[in-house]
This record gives sequence, structure tokens and C-alpha cells, in this order.
Amino acid sequence: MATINWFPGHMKKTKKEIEDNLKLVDAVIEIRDARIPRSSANPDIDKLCAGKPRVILLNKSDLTEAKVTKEWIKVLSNENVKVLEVNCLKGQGLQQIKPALLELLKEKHDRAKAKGLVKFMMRVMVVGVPNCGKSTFINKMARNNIAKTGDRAGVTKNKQWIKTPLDMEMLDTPGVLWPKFEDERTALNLAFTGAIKDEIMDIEELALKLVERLQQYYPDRLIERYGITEILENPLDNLDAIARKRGCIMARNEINYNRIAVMLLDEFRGGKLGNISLERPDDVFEEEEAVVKEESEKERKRRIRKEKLKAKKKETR
Ligand SMILES: Nc1nc2c(ncn2[C@@H]2O[C@H](COP(=O)(O)OP(=O)(O)O)[C@@H](O)[C@H]2O)c(=O)[nH]1
Ligand SMILES: [Mg+2]
Repeated sequence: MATINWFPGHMKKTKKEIEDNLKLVDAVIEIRDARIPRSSANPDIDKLCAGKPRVILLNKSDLTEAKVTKEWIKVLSNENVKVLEVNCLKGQGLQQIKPALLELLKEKHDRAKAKGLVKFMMRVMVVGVPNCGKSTFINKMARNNIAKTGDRAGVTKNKQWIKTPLDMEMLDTPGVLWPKFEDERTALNLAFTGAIKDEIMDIEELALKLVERLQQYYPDRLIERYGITEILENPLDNLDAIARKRGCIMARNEINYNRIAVMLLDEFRGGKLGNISLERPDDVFEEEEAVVKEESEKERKRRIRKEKLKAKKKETR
């Protein structure tokens, strides 16, 4: 069972900010991590964006199984929501955004045309959970248009808009959605992919859980990557075998779990284990509750101090 120390302090503020910004835009661009299209959604996003045309970008599609991503596109799409597969690092798929927006905003576009407007500029805001690629996306789109368009009298006071080559203006600051971790699986998915900071989780436990997941869905990748001979039933035995192969050993032949945990998570996140989809639309699994502890600011600071002390002790040992 994963224990997460969750500091909800900023949640209310960001929600209010997003609600305010929504009033200024024609559509929302929601970015999700294509490896976990369900877990990287915010529980309130449907409600928040009710009635707003929305384009969902399944980003980091370079890291997933293409077939699974296509399945997700099918199940997440509806008349108000267009879903696109993209790689914001390379800019792949981004050219599909404009046609998708034009289709969603067809009525508005037609009205503009009827009025004789030559240029139809669409205003959007970008939202997504931490680490899904919001900044990468905005930077990519703003590439040749770093110059901001500045305030628009009356309507958008104090808001900065970025021009993009797609006849679309973007609010320069994305809305950071808080991730949900209502069940352990969702929490783990977010942690595996880096959406939850490692500091609030036990990294050794996290690596063990990753091995457990991979041995279930992608056992061959573990065998290939780490040169282990077989997959054993107990994930800890597999983690041990991987650690030994990687030389993560301390005195008296003991395993250095911290080192192998960091290594494994890094390699997974960097795509070294190949293309991996951690969620499928037809996944059925038993929901196991995550232990989510709401912390106060004071508790959080105390815990971080304690952890730093512990890490220091470990170092000097
Ligand atoms: N492989 C891959 N990595 C990406 C992609 N888009 C963003 N990233 C990486 O994901 C990490 C988080 O991106 P960032 O834009 O900072 O996310 P933000 O927290 O939503 O602003 C960074 O290391 C990016 O380089 C992508 O399409 N593919
Ligand atoms: Mg960012």
C-alpha cells in the first residue's frame, strides 16, 4: 500500500484561477500523459470545463504503445472533446490542433465568417497535472512568437497572451491541475511517470511496485533490459536480481535498494525499457485504497526536515 503525504494547500487557489481564466477563452487544451490517460486526468476537469470545447492532447506518445494510445483516443472522444496524440518535445501531432479547434468552434467560426471577419483567432488555455508537458507545449507553440500580445482592452486585463502559428492565442500561464489519487493504482501511475514528486513517496517501495507492474504486463522488457534469466513470482526477488545485475551492492553483499530504485525509475521514465502503456481503456482491476494523509504546512515542514536528517545519517554511515 502506498502512503502519500499530500499537501492540499494550493488546490483551492488554482481551481479558482482556472475558473476565472476559463471565462476568457474559447476552448481548453488539456494535456495528459499518454502512458496514463486516465490517471493523469483531474477528477473535476469535466465539471470545470463543462460546455467548453476541449482538445485533449495525449502527450509523450513517443513513450507508449501506439495501439493502446489509439484505443484511448476512441474512448475519450466525444462531440465536445477531440483527442489527439502528440509528442510536444518534437512537436509531432501539434498541427492537428487547429483543425480540431475549428471543428469544435464551427458555429462561432461561421458567425465570424458571416460578419466578414478575415482572421478567426481562437483563444485557449492550457491545463494539466504536473509534469504532463504543459511548459514544453507552450514553449514549442511560442517558438517564433515569444513576443507577447499583451493586454486586450477591457476583456483580458492583466493577462498575457502568446501568439502561435495556428491562429490560436494561448494564455501564457497554464492551469496546474491537482492530480487525484483515490486509489493506489492511480497514485502509483502518477508516481511512476513523475507526476507526483518522489519526495512525497518512498522511492524504494515505488521501485518495487514498478517491478511488480512490469513483471505483470511487460516481463520480457525486464528480462531484456537487465539480463535476468527468469521472472520470479515475488517482485522483491526480481528487484534483487536486477540490483545484482546492475552492481547495486554494498558491504556484506547487501543490496543497495536506494541506488537500484533511482536507477530503475530513471530508466523507466526515460523510455529505456521501451514503449510502455501503463493503462488501457478496458483495464479491470480491484481498487485498493491509497493511504492519503492530508498534511498541514507545519507537518509537512517537520517531515521534510526529518527526512533530510535521515538521508544525511545514511550518507555518513
Ligand atoms: N518523452 C517525452 N517527454 C516529454 C514530452 N513532453 C514533455 N516531456 C518531458 O516531460 C517533462 C515535464 O515537462 P514540462 O513541460 O515541464 O511539464 P509541466 O510540469 O506540465 O510544465 C520534461 O522533462 C519534458 O522534457 C514528450 O512529448 N515526450
Ligand atoms: Mg511547467
